[in-house]
Amino acid sequence: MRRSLLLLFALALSACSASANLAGGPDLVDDRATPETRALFVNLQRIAPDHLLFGHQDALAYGVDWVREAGRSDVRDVAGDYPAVYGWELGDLELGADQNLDGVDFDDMQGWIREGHARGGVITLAWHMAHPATGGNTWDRTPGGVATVLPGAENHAQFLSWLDTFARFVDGLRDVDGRPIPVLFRPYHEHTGSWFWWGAEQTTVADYQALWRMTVEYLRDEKGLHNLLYVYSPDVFETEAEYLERYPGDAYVDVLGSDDYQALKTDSTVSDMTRRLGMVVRMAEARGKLAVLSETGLEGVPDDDWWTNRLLRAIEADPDARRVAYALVWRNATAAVREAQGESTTHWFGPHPGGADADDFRRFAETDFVLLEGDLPDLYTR
Ligand code: BMA
Repeated sequence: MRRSLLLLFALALSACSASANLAGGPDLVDDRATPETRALFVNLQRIAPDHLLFGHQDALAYGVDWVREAGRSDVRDVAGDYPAVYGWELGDLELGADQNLDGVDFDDMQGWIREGHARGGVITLAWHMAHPATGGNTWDRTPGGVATVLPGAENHAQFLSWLDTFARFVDGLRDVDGRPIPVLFRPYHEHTGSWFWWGAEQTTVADYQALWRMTVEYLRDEKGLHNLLYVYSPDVFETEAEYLERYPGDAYVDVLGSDDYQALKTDSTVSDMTRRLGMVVRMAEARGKLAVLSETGLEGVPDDDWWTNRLLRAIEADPDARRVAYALVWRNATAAVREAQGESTTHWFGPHPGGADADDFRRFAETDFVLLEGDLPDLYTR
């Protein structure tokens, strides 16, 4: 009797999830994704054919000439509106630090995430985490680090405690009604390159996939986070096979991304991005997933018409490529930060007031195709 009751219960549960899909619900990594998370995915899919959301890393924390000024963003200073997508960076969270590796306070970051979400924006998180075996930073190329965090290996428990810090941070991201804020989580990115400890020369294909799956299963099944969409984002690639070589599987990825800092360096290579984005869109759509340009930019934006003549041209040139949902450019490191970190003095990728590219950014932002935050429909209800 008890067994049959259990079976009935199990059947009812599976009928629920099956009917969610029959009703047109997206097939996400997480069957229990919150309604707002599902809505975000579906609405981005709906918008992607006709529009491009514009995103900026660290947009509210600092700009080329300022740090931590309430309400400020370089994008807003130039174009009168906030970016539609906010990228944030968690590096050093795993070490228990109060600030990330770029000096952004984690409590401030949570506040800015809540603000951006409350205005209707989209949140995405990346994580340049420390090397788990050496104690070095994310750029420590010592091979084999990934193998040490897999189940049964020496750094597994420590690594799960790092994922616990992530779970606590994400659990703290709530809207005014206490509902979890949906987040596009983009771990272990640019793994086809070899500059991070999870990179191609440091990590076998099987270990990379195991790391990814372990992360998803731990956050979703053990930590109970149901507000995440998982974004896979290799560095530049030439073929679909190359892009998919380390892909952890359709059951573990919601969004297919592309990080591309190469193609938009010169006029003559813009078509490389068009070609790659076309492939990403086709691979994503064939799997019922979303495609994004997860990171791009040209340091210092040295070309006055970079926004329209490189970025927009690359995306609009092809009917497949133009169906990417968003493009996010990297951070506008402020002068003080650039100095403290010994970064190049032009370590910015977005527009900024007074920049020679500012007029062109306004032209870019004013097209019907490009959406800033104020142009967004409600992305969180269906
Ligand atoms: C890199 C650079 C670094 C920064 C890191 C994480 O691309 O911008 O200065 O520390 O991203 O944000």
